[in-house]
Amino acid sequence: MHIGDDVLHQVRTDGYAVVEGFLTPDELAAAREGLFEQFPTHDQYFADPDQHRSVVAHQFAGLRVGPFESWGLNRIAIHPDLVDAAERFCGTTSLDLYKIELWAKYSGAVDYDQPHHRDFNNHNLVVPRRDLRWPQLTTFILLSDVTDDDGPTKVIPRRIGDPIPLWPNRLEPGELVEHEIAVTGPAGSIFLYTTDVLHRGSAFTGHPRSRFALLADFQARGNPWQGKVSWPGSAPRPAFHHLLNHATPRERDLFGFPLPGHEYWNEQTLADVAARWPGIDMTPYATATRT
Ligand SMILES: O=C(O)CCC(=O)C(=O)O
Repeated sequence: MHIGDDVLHQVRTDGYAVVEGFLTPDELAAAREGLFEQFPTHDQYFADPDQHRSVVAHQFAGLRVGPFESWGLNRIAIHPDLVDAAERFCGTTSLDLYKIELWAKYSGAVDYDQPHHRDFNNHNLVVPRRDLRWPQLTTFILLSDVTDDDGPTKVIPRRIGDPIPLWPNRLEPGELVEHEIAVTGPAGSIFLYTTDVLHRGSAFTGHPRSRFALLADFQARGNPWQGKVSWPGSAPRPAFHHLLNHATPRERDLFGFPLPGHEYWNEQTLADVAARWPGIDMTPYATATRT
């Protein structure tokens, strides 16, 4: 679903927005199929929680960094409507997809409650600009229905959070909870926010419950004080090869892969990159290099 300018305006003014129905039912179903290649389903987990202790060993045990071997999952991180929104939000088409994570949570074993915090602590070497220059657009795509009982993210609107100093980036437990808004919505919704906005993970208040989300974060390219994961560091993983073989040149570019026409490409690199990534369609790169 197209993300309108009104939504991006709300992200700028309130600090966040939630769009229901972002994924089509088919996109959601394909993503969930990939999700459950990585994690037990709700029913599998609760049939025998002891079998799956590793995914609830601590608050972040159900977190996996992408890309994944499932195209259904990868493609929602580079969803054309999400990339389009990120381009408009960041004011440029020169964009990095700087993090993909998949997060599964299950009730009963671990307390997911967090104090309010701003995410820039591990997305930025300095601090975000108050005037929103050099923004980072962070997102949770909900892969399961999230109600008040399902450990929703809780967010503090800017009018309450902005007067508080950026540092320390973490408040005391319980602080500002009277102002927080629960990010609830049906599976397929998207929650958009920025790295200077106060928010927190919350505990499940129902049982048995589970919550699944894919997180995809974007920023303008070329600002080395910002970022989180290194894609070249992930390149040896089979999932990365899978991603490259399925993605378009523009989608590969979001990970830093040089675009067709970039001066990186010559006879040598065309041949050696084709050898490194069997199955990748090098035609657009070869065509742009030879014309
Ligand atoms: O999982 C959530 O709802 C939010 C988690 C969070 O804010 C964090 O771990 O930084």
